Amino acid sequence: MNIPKSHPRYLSLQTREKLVNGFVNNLVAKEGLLAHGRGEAFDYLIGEKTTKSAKNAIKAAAYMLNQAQNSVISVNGNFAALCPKEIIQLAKTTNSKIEVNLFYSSEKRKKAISKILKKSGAKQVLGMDKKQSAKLKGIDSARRIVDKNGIFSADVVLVPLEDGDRTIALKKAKKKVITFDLNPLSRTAQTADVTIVDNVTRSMKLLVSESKKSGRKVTFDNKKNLKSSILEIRKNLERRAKNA
Ligand code: PTJ
Repeated sequence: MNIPKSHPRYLSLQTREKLVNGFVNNLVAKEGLLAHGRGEAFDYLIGEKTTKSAKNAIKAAAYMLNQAQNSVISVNGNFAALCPKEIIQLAKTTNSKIEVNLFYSSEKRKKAISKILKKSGAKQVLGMDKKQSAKLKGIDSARRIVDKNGIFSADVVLVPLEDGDRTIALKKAKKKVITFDLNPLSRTAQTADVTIVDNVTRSMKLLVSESKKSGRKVTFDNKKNLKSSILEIRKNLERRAKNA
């Protein structure tokens, strides 16, 4: 790559490579590559940087995770390929469990994801033992199969790069939901309690650092914050149009 490391495009190209390697190594579903393409387009719209509204959401997410009794980080293929180390760090700092939960589920992918998480330092990965499984109501996809000791009994669940159905089902099951979604208008983004409109590759690092701080109570309104995200996109586009 002939782009300086400090340039946002460098991170973006590096991320693309991680996804492609993740696909080759059975972590990422082919549909995960399409999801990433959608993410890249939205990342361009937000200016490929962590916005003020995303920073607000990160503070609220750290507070929520630190206050939880039984928090779970749900891991899919894209998340495992992009930030395995940060998943483990966040689990440690917030005392959260880690569970593999896939939309395009297969034993082969689940094993590959669990393996990379363990290689990155995870002591326990839930979602692998069929004897421990339970069903979440209101979901048709494989994502309904969850771990009894994990997502099923959690009070706070972090769901990255989601499809909307599970977030709605988790909310119906009275759980607090935190998500990363570059699209502020997606059903997941609109349904979650805390939506971090940012690229997981940038904001997971920030969430880990934020969760290490003792953290005063955060007042946070997700709908209001999402409106700010949309306004930030508009301002970024207007600025670019002026300079075009
Ligand atoms: O690994 P699996 O089988 O569980 O499948 C995972 C995917 C991602 C394929 C599945 O959950 C899916 O199809 O998701 P969607 O419905 O495409 O939603 C993905 C959302 O994440 C979209 O709104 C994208 O804009 C957003 N997104 C993509 N890449 C990133 C992202 N958000 C934050 N950071 C990213 N790097």
